[in-house]
Formats: sequence, structure tokens, C-alpha cells
Amino acid sequence: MTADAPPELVQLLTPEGERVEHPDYDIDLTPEEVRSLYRDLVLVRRIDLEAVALQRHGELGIWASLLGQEAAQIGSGRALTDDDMAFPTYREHGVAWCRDVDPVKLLGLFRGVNHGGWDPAEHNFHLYTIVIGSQTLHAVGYAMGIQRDGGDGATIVYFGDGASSQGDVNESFVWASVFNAPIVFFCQNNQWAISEPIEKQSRIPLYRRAHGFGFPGIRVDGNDVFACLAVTRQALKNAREGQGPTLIEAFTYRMGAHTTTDDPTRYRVASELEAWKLKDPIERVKAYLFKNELADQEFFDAVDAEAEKLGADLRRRCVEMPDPTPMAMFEHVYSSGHAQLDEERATYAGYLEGFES
Ligand SMILES: Cc1ncc(C[n+]2csc(CCOP(=O)(O)OP(=O)(O)O)c2C)c(N)n1
Ligand SMILES: [Mg+2]
Repeated sequence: MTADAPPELVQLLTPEGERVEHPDYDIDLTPEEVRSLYRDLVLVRRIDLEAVALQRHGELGIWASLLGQEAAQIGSGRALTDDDMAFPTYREHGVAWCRDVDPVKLLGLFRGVNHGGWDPAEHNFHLYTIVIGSQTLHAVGYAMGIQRDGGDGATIVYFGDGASSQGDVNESFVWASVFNAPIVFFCQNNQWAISEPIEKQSRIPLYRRAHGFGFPGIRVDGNDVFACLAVTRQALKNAREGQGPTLIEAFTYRMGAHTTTDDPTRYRVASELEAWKLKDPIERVKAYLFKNELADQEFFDAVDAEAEKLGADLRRRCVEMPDPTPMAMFEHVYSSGHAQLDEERATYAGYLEGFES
């Protein structure tokens, strides 16, 4: 394949909700499974919407929305088995949902009441990582650990198109490749790294980078939950069976702002968003269910009602999260003591006492 060959895209469900065949990837889903994927997509969009609203009400300091990326996250997240380990960025709320992380626990970091509110070992879902691309190295190390322990699972690591330019990501590709690590690199190419477009990251489609590192790369329609599920499932299986890493480029779009502190109207045209709205990941599953008479209005109403309830519950539990004491920021920095930290803790305690007197 040459660098200027047209990109290939694995798609199993068109934006109009038509099933299409692919010679290498197919998936046999029961109506129940499709309905379940639809429910996932709707509920994670609702969680995200509530979080944006909570930020606007001043209840969160910041939020990174997943709007538009639901299929990439639910498809890949539902491909994971209990033994697999996932390393997210800061936007993988849909994957967190698939790992059974209580949505309110995602809010703690963004409300500033904790440093990440869940136990990674309990969910096989690492804490959110803000330092772009650094988690790819952690994930490869973890995958090599599984390999050395003779474990059954694979590792998946999420990162963005912008992260693909980071040294850490490229180093992690080298390590994964030469050690044949059981890892899937899942790049959500949402076309933007804050205000930098994908054209400023790469002259070739991102998935083709993998070939230069010595492992396969594949581009999947990131707004197609069936295709994301099928492709990720296969890549994880390959990893578990000793066939080494795969790079999956999920071709999608960040429909919202980078975070709630960003205003995308300053750097991208409205027509781009309008074009991507026609490829909405939820609408195509809904169309598929309708057309094939796999779900009735009662089902869609029940999912909407569940989303309402989930949203209300999230709003209530967000504001009920206890504020930490100021001294709590010194906890969990080091597993054992540290002289400088002890000194800073004592200084800060003295400072606080000064207010009370
Ligand atoms: C090492 C590092 N450099 C810069 C930043 C600031 N920063 C935060 S998000 C971001 C863009 C990331 O874009 P991408 O990888 O495409 O992920 P997306 O936000 O689109 O999901 C940058 C540069 C950071 N957090 N870490
Ligand atoms: Mg991006």
C-alpha cells in the first residue's frame, strides 16, 4: 500500500442505518444486543449532556465532552472482556460506562473533589490521564506485564489524533512492536486537537503509521458502533493470541467544544459540524432498529425515560459529593512518606491555623 492510496474505512452500518458487508469484519448481533448498544449510546450521551450542564451551573470546574464519539467508545468498550485492561485519556466516559464505573465517580476529578474517583483495579479501567499520550507508555508496560505473567487479558489504550504526534506515543509503538505486546492502540481521530486540525498532525492517514512501526493499522468508521465493536474485538483477540499490537484509527468527529473552556466557533466553520451531524452515531442505530422492526416506540420511550432518571440522579449526586478538607491534597501523593511533602504539609497546616486565630 502506498502513502497516497485512498484510505479504507471499515463500515458495517451506514449513516442511513443500512447494514453493509465487509470481507474481513462482520458481526452477528441479536436484536437484544443491538437494543442494548442503542441504550448504551443514549445513556452515555445523556451523562455527557448533564455534565456539560453541571459545568455551566458552576458545579464542575471543567468537562471534556464525548459528544459525537459515543459509537467509538461503546463499540470498543463492549469489545472488552473482564480480563482486559483499559487506559483512557480524559474523554472516555463511554468506555468508563462499559467498565461499570458509576458515572458520578467521573465527575469528582472535574469538580475538584478528588484526583480520580474510582479504583482502577476494581474496574480494569485506569484513572483519567490529562498529560497527552503518556498513558500509552503506561499501557504498553502493563501489556508487557501481562505477557510476562502469562495472563489472559489484553490491554487497550485510548488517545487522540493530536496525541499521535507526541514522543510518548511513538515510543510506545516501538516498545509494543518489538516486544509483541498484547495491546490495542485505539486512536479516536476526532479531527481536532483543541484548535489544531488533523492536517497539522499527519500527511498520511493515521492508521498507516502503524506499518512503519511493524504492526497492522486499520481505519474504522468511528461513528458506527457495529464496526467499532467488530474491529476492536478482532484486534483484542489477536493481541490475546500472541499476535501483538494493532492500531485502530476510529474516524469520528468531536461535535462539541474541546472542553467547556473552549469556543470552537473561533476556529472551525459551522458547515463542518452540520455535515458530521448527518453521520450521528445514535441516529443510525435508531434507523436500523426502526427499519428492521427490531424495536417499537415503547422501547425508545423507555430508554429516554431511563436517560431522564439517570440525568436527574447524576445532578443530585454531583452536588452531594463531599468537599475534601484542604489538608487532603497531601494524601495519596506518595505511597510512603516524603521529607519535602511532610514539610509542605506542616507549613500549610500552620497557614490554615493562622486563619482560625
Ligand atoms: C503533554 C501535554 N501537552 C499539551 C497538553 C494540552 N492539551 C490538552 S488536550 C490537548 C489536545 C489533545 O488533542 P487530541 O489528542 O486530538 O485529543 P482530543 O482532545 O481531541 O480528544 C492538548 C494539546 C497536555 N494536556 N499535555
Ligand atoms: Mg482530537
